[in-house]
Amino acid sequence: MIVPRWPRRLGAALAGLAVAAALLSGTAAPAAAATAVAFTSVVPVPVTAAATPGVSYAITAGTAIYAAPGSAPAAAVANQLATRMRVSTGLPLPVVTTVASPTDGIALLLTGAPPGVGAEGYQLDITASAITIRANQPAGLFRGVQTLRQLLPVTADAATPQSGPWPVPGGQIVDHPRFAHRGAMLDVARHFFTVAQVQRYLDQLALYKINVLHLHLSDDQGWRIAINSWPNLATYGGGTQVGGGPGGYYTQADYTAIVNYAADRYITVIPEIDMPGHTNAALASYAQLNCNGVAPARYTGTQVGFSSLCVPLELTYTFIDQVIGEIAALTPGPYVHIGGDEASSTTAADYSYFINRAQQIVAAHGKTVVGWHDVANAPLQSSTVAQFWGTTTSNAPLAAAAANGTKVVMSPANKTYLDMKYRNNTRLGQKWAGLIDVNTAYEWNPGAYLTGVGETAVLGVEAPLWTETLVTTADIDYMAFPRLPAIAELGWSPWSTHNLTAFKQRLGAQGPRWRVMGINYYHSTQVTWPSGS
Ligand code: TNX
Repeated sequence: MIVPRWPRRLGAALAGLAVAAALLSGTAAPAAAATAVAFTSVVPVPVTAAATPGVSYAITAGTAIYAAPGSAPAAAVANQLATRMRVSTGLPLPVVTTVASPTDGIALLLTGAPPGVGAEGYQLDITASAITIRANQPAGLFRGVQTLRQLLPVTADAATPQSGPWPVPGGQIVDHPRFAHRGAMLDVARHFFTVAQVQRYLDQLALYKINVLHLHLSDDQGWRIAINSWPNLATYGGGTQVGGGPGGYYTQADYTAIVNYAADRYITVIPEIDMPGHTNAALASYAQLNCNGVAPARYTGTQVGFSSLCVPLELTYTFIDQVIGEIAALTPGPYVHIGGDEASSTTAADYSYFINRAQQIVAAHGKTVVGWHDVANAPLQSSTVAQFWGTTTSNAPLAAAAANGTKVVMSPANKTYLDMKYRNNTRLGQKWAGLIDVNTAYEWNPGAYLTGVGETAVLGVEAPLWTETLVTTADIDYMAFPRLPAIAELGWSPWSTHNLTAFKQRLGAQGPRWRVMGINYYHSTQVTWPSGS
């Protein structure tokens, strides 16, 4: 079969003709008929990207997707791409396991990648005859496929069949991440979000090469995961939320479904059980966990800092041990997050004692501790990771810990907090850490932000989404987009590529894609959005 090849400009011209013909014939033009996107529109910006002007590859009924031989994960990545694209293009896109190096179609290969791109990097070549992604590991193939998705016409991300053609601009990209940890946190405690809602967020994270989902599973207002040894936590402690709604919780099977869905996208789940503060839901569920033996009422307000596990009580540590034991057993990733923030009703001595015990318990279950940066006020195990959430650019205990080898995840609240309002009249969110629009979210360097916490001490970045004011999927979308891709770029792209003007152009080019995907994004006036988006 002769496969038609659309040179890029011809493809665009044909798309224009299709629109004109549709207008003449009186039928509505499909929103943004499959139009070639610019080679330079990828977010996060790749390490190197060289367009080949005038060359493009056309995905057609003759295109097969080839997966590296002998690698079930490579085949799985190929199948994910095929499944996604079949929906919008209606093309067969058969997945073929190949032995030889294919010379046509879309090939996902585990050979020939530059060693320097590491486990998550890739090389993507697009010529008139083939698209080839080479990686050292399946994770790199997955990340490369996300780049390829952004080079397809935006209608390829539609949930219903669209008309082509399906041109992909020619060129070469060699790419790998700056930081190992590129995270997003979702607070499912203040308001509960279903497995499907979390999976939708995971899909969005994957597109921007985020590789960590930190789930804030417990707080004063709700306990969101079933623990077999302490069943009231979920059934009673999970039974409400901010404002007094019904709340909810994940069964252990639900949690596993989230973990597996994330793993299919090369995203590691970090479960957080916040302690010793932020524990009213647990204390309400079991009277015997309270120092005075009396269970408080469940809490549906938004104050912080009033609750604490009973530090002198030995049952507290049995409780933590059993809770963390069950969660660790369900979690394939290396980390368990113990919170540790805003323990303002715990004395400094009790706090240190508690954090020390908690670290030992997590280690006994084979996991590495992450804690909010407050844990740097206590003696830390050398492997413990501290997550900075402050609004200043210096923090003495954290700098001292970093000098001692502690790795830091950067979530400065005045830059990365997706629950901060964009502007004063934003309907959702808070503003205790300031207003955060695109410029603010993007204009800081995670590797040189905090005094005494330099590039080598930084494990990565994370964008937390607290949900005191967020209730629906549309609410999550609106606060995450367009800021989440800004944080994703800070985590992935080398600092040498950092450029606000160029970033905002690429970000604007994502708008039509979000529209096609049904993402309810904030139309920041700091970004020039293409017309119609
Ligand atoms: C501070 S940041 C908190 C959360 C709130 C958030 C609201 C941190 C570690 N603790 O408990 O939800 O502010 O923006």
